[in-house]
Amino acid sequence: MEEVKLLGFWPSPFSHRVIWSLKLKGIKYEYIEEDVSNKSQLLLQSNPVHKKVPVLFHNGNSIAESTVILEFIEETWPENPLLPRDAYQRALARFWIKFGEDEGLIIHKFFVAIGGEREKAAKEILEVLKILEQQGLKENKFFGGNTIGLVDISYGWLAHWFLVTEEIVGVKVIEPSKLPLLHAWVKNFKDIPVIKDNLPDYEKLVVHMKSYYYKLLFEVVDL
Ligand SMILES: N[C@@H](CCC(=O)N[C@@H](CS)C(=O)NCC(=O)O)C(=O)O
Repeated sequence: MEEVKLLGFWPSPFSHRVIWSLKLKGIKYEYIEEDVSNKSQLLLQSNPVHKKVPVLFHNGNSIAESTVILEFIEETWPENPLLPRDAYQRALARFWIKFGEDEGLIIHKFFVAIGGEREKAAKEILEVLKILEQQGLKENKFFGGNTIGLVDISYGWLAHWFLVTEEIVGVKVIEPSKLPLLHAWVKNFKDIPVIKDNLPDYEKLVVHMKSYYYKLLFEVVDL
C-alpha cells in the first residue's frame, strides 16, 4: 500500500499547487497542517534546508520545494498528464514555470511598496504579466492549450492570492482592459471543480494576508 502524505499550511499557494496536482491525478493522500509559527519536528527533519512547506512524503521519502514536488508527482503518477508528451512542449512549459519563479519577488515588492512606489511596482508587475499573457498564454484557454497543466497550477497564486493582494494594496492589475487574456484565464482556472473546491476561503485569506502585510510594512519602516 502506497503511503502519500502532504505537510502543508492552509493559506500557502505553494501547498495548494501540490493539493491540486494530487487531486487532478486522483491520488489519495493524508493532509497534515503545519503550524509555521511553531514549526514541527516533522517539518524541521523533512526539510532541514529551507524549513518550509509544502513537503510531500512518499513511502518514507520526503520531497521539498513545490515545483520539484510537482515534477515528482508527474513522474510517479503519469496518469492524467499535467505536462505535454512532446519534449519541446515540455521544455516550453518548464520555461514558463521558471519565469514565474524568477519573477515572483516582484509581487513581494508590490505588496510592501508604499506611496508612489506602489504605482511603480504595479507598472512593473503589469509589464511582467503582459509578457506572460502575450508570449506564454496567448489566445489559449490554459497555458498548454485546452486542458489544465503544471504551468497553470504553478500560476494558481495569480488566480486567488494575487486578487487578495490587489484588494489589500488597493490597486487592480488583472483587469479586462489591461490583461484581457489573463483575466479570462483566471475564470477558466477557477471554473475547474478541483481548483474551485480546493481554494482557501477568500475572506479568511484577506484577514491572514493583511496581518502578514502589516508585519512586512513594520519591518520595512524599521529598516
Ligand atoms: N520555494 C518554496 C516556497 C515555500 C514557502 O515559502 N512556504 C511558506 C508558506 S507559503 C513557508 O513555509 N513559510 C515558513 C517560513 O518561511 O518560515 C516552494 O515552492 O515550496
